[in-house]
Amino acid sequence: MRGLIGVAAFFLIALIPHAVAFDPLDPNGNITIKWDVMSWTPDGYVATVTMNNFQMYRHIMSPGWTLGWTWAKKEVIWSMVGAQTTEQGDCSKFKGNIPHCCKKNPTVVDLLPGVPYNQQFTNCCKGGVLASWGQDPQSSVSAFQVSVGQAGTSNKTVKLPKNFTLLGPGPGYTCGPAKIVPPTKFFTPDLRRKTQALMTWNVTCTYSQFLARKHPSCCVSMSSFYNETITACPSCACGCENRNKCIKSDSKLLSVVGINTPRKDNAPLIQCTHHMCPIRVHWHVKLNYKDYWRVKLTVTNFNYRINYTQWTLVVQHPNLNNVTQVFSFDYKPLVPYESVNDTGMFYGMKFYNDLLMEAGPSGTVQSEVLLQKDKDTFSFKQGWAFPRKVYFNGDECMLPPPDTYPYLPNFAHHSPVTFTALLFPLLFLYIVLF
Ligand SMILES: *[C@@H]1O[C@H](CO)[C@@H](O)[C@H](O)[C@H]1NC(C)=O
Ligand SMILES: *[C@@H]1O[C@H](CO)[C@@H](O)[C@H](O)[C@H]1NC(C)=O
Ligand SMILES: *[C@@H]1O[C@H](CO)[C@@H](O)[C@H](O)[C@H]1NC(C)=O
Ligand SMILES: *[C@@H]1O[C@H](CO)[C@@H](O)[C@H](O)[C@H]1NC(C)=O
Ligand SMILES: *[C@@H]1O[C@H](CO)[C@@H](O)[C@H](O)[C@H]1NC(C)=O
Ligand SMILES: *[C@@H]1O[C@H](CO)[C@@H](O)[C@H](O)[C@H]1NC(C)=O
Ligand SMILES: *[C@@H]1O[C@H](CO)[C@@H](O)[C@H](O)[C@H]1NC(C)=O
Ligand SMILES: CC(=O)N[C@H]1CO[C@H](CO)[C@@H](O)[C@@H]1O
Repeated sequence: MRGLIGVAAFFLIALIPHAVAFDPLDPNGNITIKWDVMSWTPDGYVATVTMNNFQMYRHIMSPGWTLGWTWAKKEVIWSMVGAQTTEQGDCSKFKGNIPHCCKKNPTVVDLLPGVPYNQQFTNCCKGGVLASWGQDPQSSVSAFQVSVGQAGTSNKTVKLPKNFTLLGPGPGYTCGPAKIVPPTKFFTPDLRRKTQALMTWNVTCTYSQFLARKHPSCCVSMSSFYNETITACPSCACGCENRNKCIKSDSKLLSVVGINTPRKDNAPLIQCTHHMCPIRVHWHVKLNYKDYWRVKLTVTNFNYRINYTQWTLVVQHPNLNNVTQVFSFDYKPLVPYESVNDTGMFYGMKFYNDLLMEAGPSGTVQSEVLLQKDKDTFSFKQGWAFPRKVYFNGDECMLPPPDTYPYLPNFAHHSPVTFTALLFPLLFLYIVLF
């Protein structure tokens, strides 16, 4: 019976298309790139390009975003402020004034902090780092100015750039076509006068973890006060292909100077574990009071080459509607659907633990959460006390199989009836959500 269900579940899950860029915990999350044409020039236009990260908990880490597009005609970039193209391309046809970039498909990156004032632009020069909307809306925007030549010079003749691509910093984003939208309105600083762009178009990019990578990049382990079993992360949760490239925690190599200098291609240097994940989230059901219960959350970094800045941890659990207190992390409920309040986002406190250090003795952040019991639903049975979904930095973490969760002693969970009773709702949820 159990084997049959397992096989059926495997096929059902394998058949669900994963490439759809839709995140059930952040259904409206996207990155929007807006072009506001601010003036026409003799041979083109000057536009302000603004990138807004409207994702609740997925930020763009260092080394930052890379934006690309394909020009519709023979456009060139005369100049850029607050960003730069990575290559100039072939500008041999130009005499005198040489454009900043002549490539048909320019690739743009942000400038680094501290560039001279005359190269800066509002919201620029953050090394391409964008905070998530839920964590820090003020820092979730990036902008630059571009002067385009050999282009249309009116809203009738201008051709929108095509084929937008966004790396954030790795793959995972898919961008739609540019669409003309109502021109953006701007207020003067004293709010007494309103101006507007001559023309505006928007591009929307959405993220799919399954386009970003083959395997998850984090896993979940569990324990409880009522059972001494520690349910470990699933083996090879993050793929075991690179098992021979991992590094043992007691390896002498770790004392070599420069071993944890981040690499250009962001290749990780992972500590050898049976799960091979760069991140592990541990959920410990710590205490049971009459009206409350307490969970300890621990996030561990196993990558020697990353300090995670502005990390986020998203958890879905039915009791998150009654969070009473969160210690040492900031917490924000996420209510993607008005009717259910079961998802929340944890993140580090500024200057205290918003930096999750590289693997090693300091590569851990911890918190405790006090939850008020809802008498109608609260239970330690059948793994109810454990999270339904966990995301680190916007990527979903692999949970252990439900039948391995720590169980209340004497609970007859091994009978096929309870097993299927547990499996089917989970399978159903999985199908509905993906
Ligand atoms: C992008 O996100 C914003 C903010 O959540 C939302 O208002 C907008 O509808 C989204 N755009 C698309 C095309 O999904
Ligand atoms: C265009 O993008 C901006 C953010 O950059 C957003 O505020 C605006 O709602 C978008 N417009 C449309 C029609 O999607
Ligand atoms: C172009 O500009 C004219 C006025 O100059 C305006 O009536 C028209 O709606 C604009 N078209 C677009 C696509 O913005
Ligand atoms: C769009 O861009 C991608 C990546 O830069 C490229 O592979 C593809 O050929 C481009 N498509 C068009 C129609 O230009
Ligand atoms: C992480 O930050 C610490 C302290 O700022 C620094 O010494 C270390 O080199 C950084 N590690 C990485 C992998 O960037
Ligand atoms: C969701 O639950 C939290 C407590 O965890 C509460 O602070 C918040 O007001 C609730 N939001 C809604 C919309 O019910
Ligand atoms: C603790 O949980 C494990 C894993 O679910 C289970 O096999 C074991 O029987 C439980 N221990 C007791 C004392 O019930
Ligand atoms: C005990 C307690 O505070 N329960 C509350 C949990 O949250 C739900 C929904 O937000 C409330 O209706 C309960 O009163």
